Amino acid sequence: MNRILVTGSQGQLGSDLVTTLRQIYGVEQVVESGRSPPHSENNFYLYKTLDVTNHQQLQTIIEQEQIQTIYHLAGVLSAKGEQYPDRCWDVNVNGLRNILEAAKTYQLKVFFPSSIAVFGPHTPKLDTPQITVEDPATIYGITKVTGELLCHYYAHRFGVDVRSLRLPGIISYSTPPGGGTTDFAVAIFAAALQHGTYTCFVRPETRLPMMYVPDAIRAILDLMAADPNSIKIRSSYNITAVSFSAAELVTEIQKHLPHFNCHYAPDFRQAIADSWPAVIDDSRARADWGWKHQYDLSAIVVDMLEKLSQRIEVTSQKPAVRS
Ligand code: AKB
Repeated sequence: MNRILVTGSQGQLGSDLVTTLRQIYGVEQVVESGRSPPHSENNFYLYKTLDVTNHQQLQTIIEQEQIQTIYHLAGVLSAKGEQYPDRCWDVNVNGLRNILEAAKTYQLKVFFPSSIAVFGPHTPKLDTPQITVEDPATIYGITKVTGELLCHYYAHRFGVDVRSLRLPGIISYSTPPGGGTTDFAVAIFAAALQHGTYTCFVRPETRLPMMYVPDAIRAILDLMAADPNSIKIRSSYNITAVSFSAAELVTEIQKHLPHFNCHYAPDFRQAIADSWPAVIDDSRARADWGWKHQYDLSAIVVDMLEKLSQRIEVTSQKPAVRS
């Protein structure tokens, strides 16, 4: 019996991960947690209020719920981090440290999401290697570099089975994006369907690594299921699916919504995007534990428009989705 705790379970990745974990392991085996009260009353008995910076609260849940694995998704993303740097450091670094300490004490297996934000202006922008310059320009990136070092340290010093991915921008439909720089590539879909127009906060030529949420969930589960001997990197694996620019995304959406138009009004997030790589080399993940993405840009757009159309009310004035 594998009892699982998901921190930050109501976030962009967490909501889909919890659904999949419950399908695999059973509803009773997965305990959701977050700082806020649960979104749905139905989940109440499997939802725990947890501030990951509170070591005691975390320990109590692990003991009471007999947790064996933690998917530690609680975190403050890049754009929010620039607005609340102290909170970003506290949650992302001290929260992770609490998780790793608990993992050491209770012999837990841990997943930690790192990010392309560990890279910075001096990192090669194209085919960014696994091992390269890491000079992040954001507090979020600094917390992720620190987090990776902590993971490596706890794995090698204390034998903690912690596994991690440097996630690119995640495109998803279940939950709205929550304070990241790659949020434009998510928000654009709902805006296209509901309003036929979107104001994008990065320039059209801004190209970033991205991944559709089903690929991201599969990557996390495959990594966690892999033979420990095949996990050669305990800091964090480069991982990616596709890279596209904001303009290329717009063009792809216009193939289905021809009247959709996008305006560009770059803000402070442009500088963050500019400091990140455009294309990542994830050959180590592919070689070590068999990573392979399934969704390219056109498949992402088709599925996103279909899934979101089912979720949001598309008014009669707005252009219809072509099949
Ligand atoms: C963000 O934009 O902050 C995140 C990330 C790439 O880590 N989506």
